[in-house]
Amino acid sequence: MSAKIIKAEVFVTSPSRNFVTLRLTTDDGVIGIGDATLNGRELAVATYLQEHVAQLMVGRDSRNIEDTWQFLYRAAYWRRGPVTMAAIAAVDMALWDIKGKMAGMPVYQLLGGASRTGCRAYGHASGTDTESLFDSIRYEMELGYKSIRVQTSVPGIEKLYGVAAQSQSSGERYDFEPANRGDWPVEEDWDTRAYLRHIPTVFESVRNEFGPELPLLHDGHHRMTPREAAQLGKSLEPYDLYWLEDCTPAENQENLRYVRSQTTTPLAIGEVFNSVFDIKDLIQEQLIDYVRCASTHFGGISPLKKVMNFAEMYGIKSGFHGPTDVSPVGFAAQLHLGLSIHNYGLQEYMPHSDLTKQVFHESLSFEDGYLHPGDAPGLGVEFDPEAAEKFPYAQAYLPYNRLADGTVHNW
Ligand code: CS2
Ligand code: MG
Repeated sequence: MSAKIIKAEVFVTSPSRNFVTLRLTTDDGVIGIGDATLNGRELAVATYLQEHVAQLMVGRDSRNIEDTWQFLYRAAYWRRGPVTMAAIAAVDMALWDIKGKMAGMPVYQLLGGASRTGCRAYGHASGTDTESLFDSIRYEMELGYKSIRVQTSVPGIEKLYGVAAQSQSSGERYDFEPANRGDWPVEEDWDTRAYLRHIPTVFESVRNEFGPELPLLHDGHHRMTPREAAQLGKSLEPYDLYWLEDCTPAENQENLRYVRSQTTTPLAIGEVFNSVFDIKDLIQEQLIDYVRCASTHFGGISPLKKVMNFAEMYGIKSGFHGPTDVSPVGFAAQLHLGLSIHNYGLQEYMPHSDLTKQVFHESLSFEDGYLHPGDAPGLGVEFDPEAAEKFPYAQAYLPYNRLADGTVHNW
């Protein structure tokens, strides 16, 4: 068994939404797959893989995961960035998948074995008013979720992130997928003062209705300054949030020092990060409580495991990003990691659509609020290229924001 890679193929498919998948084949006929999906910029990663990485994979020993990762990261000279790191992630995942299949073990076994029986997941509730929000929370609880993210409309803001309503051009109702098919991003509006006034009243009514036990989360989606974020964190303290996510834009790690000094509301950050250098100060200075990075956008399982081992020293836990733009492959990758690390926190979970499942056959289970990646060797996801071909790429963009005076704001 030489385990040499003989083929590297890149697939772009759009079963409900776009996905970029890398498939590596070894001379022993073992197949490994990896996720390189970057929402709204898919073709950049597909090209990076196709034109610059695929030929470098052929002839390599698939067993040397760390060496291959370091080779792709260091030999490119140009380091980091979402496109590069999503491409490296796909290779890393595919190699873990191959190693698991060669060993006859699920990837979590290779990462140290299970540290728990299942990974607790959170569901997504949203509403345009109190009644529809409560219905949505009850629905999520019926599905089994034991932790719930709460997003609502805000009086004075017309179109808002995270609120179910948009039906996509795919024809399927995709409540939480913000990317719209078409050749131009949808414009949304934003008003920070209106938002800061309204959100605490929402959490007050949710706590009054559902009691103190239910863990509640909220996503600020990068829109506040540190002072505004501190104000929101403080005003939400009485409602005991499980976490407040992306309260400020994530580029400037220093911003979190001020927020942290002003509020005890737990903070989660990292979904747009792509390397340890984006998050190391937040961890070392204990400015956050949860790491939101996704294996797909962070260079794969290998670097995410290193970051979580680093975070463990500071009592910081995982809260990996799990929207539908992380493909079933990327999702499985981080689920194996989550099951194995000691400092697991909570996993975001948005089940993929039926069309997506026709292309990616998952072996994960979701029962009574807990996820498990299954015990199939490797990542446990099979990719069907013939089914994928039926769903050609369709351009889609994430929305963007403008303030009342027309200024572009963070989305
Ligand atoms: C998000 C995402 O899941 C989340 O918390 O913030 O919905 C995010 O907007 C998308 O992944 C962007 O592609
Ligand atoms: Mg988010």
